Amino acid sequence: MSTIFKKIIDREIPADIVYENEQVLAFRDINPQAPVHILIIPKEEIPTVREISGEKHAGLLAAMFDAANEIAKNEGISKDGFRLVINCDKNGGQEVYHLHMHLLGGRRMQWPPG
Ligand code: DGP
Repeated sequence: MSTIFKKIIDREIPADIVYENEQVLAFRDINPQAPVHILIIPKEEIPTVREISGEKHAGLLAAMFDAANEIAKNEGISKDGFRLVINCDKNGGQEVYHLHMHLLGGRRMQWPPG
């Protein structure tokens, strides 16, 4: 089932898009938890990490990590470091069931994450 992120991909609702290529879209989180908080999503509708297989999605996963590195450089957070998070299902705290990687930076992160 489609989510609000599909509407962002299709430009049906606005988002602050910072990166796009054939496979991946990235935009600023509506509820930022750090000075830089960007969501990196595949254009393909994959609900959760559980639907990912290395064999089938190697290229897509590489594209998501390439996007993270490029955006981190563009946002000026690459040198000091950043955090990448993928929440999965209820216990992981997932709210939107379209796979997404959170790119968080611009401040020192805490651990454990809570
Ligand atoms: P998660 O809990 O991992 O499923 O994170 C979902 C994130 O998506 C959450 O940090 C808020 C963000 N979000 C939800 N709806 C929208 C939206 O319409 N626009 C944008 N830019 N972000 C959204």
